[in-house]
Amino acid sequence: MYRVQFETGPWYKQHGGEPFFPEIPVVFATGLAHRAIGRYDRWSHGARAPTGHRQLSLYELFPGCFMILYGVPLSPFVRKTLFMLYELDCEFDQKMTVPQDNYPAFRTVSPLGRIPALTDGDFSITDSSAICHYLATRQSSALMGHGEPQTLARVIAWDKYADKDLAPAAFGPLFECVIKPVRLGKSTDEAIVAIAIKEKLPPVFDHLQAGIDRSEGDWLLGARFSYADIALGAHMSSLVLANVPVDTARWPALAHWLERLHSRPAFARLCEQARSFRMP
Ligand SMILES: N[C@@H](CCC(=O)N[C@@H](CS)C(=O)NCC(=O)O)C(=O)O
Repeated sequence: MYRVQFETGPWYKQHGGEPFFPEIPVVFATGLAHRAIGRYDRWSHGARAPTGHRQLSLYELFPGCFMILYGVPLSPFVRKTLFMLYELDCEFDQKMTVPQDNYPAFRTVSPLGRIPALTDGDFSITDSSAICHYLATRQSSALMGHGEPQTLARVIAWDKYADKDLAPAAFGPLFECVIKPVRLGKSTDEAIVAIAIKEKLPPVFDHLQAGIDRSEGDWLLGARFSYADIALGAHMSSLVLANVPVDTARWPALAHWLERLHSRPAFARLCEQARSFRMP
């Protein structure tokens, strides 16, 4: 049905492309839509299919070999999992899926229709925190404190605070400045953004600032970057996307922590992905 043509690794090195999996050949196939997803986009720079052929991603060629993340980066919960996946340098495919999307593959892994959801071979799991804990354990990462009980407890407490307090406070700006224009094609209600900035965010920023002040290092839990920074950073990225700044004079420690987050490639990458996202 498909005509598949193999080219070997050095071919795309010669063409200036960065090898994705050098041992796996470049594949062109006819009759399939070009899918530019995640790292495949970068990988494909030097390896263009000849005219009349469409490129087929490795994810499509080898289903089951990659983790799949379901969700769009407009969701802060999806951004939390993206932050984790990028920090851990995991290979994964991302299926751009909106909440309550109805296609069977998604509903099988997320019966409630919520994003994010993740599959890894036969295993599937929903909920951003559960996904992040799964990934950290899978990759033997120290981001959860490496089994150190007090660090793990603090990480969980910050994660809950991020979802239960920061997320609702940031929701107004996210919905008005990002979701409405990008997903619904509607304009921003500035009054709602102003209420969030004046009333909802300040007590949350005070609490975050106090937490950062208590830390003896650059990150929430000390010198080592942890999942606490990821969980809070994911929801702070909603404010970054909505162009709501942190007042440096009032919350200097929080503002500097956010600057440090921006210097992490994983955070910069997820912000860029969310900023450039358009509804298909
Ligand atoms: N606790 C969940 C919350 C996920 C969530 O509420 N996602 C929203 C999108 S931001 C959703 O899918 N909502 C659809 C619904 O609840 O029906 C998590 O951390 O993943």
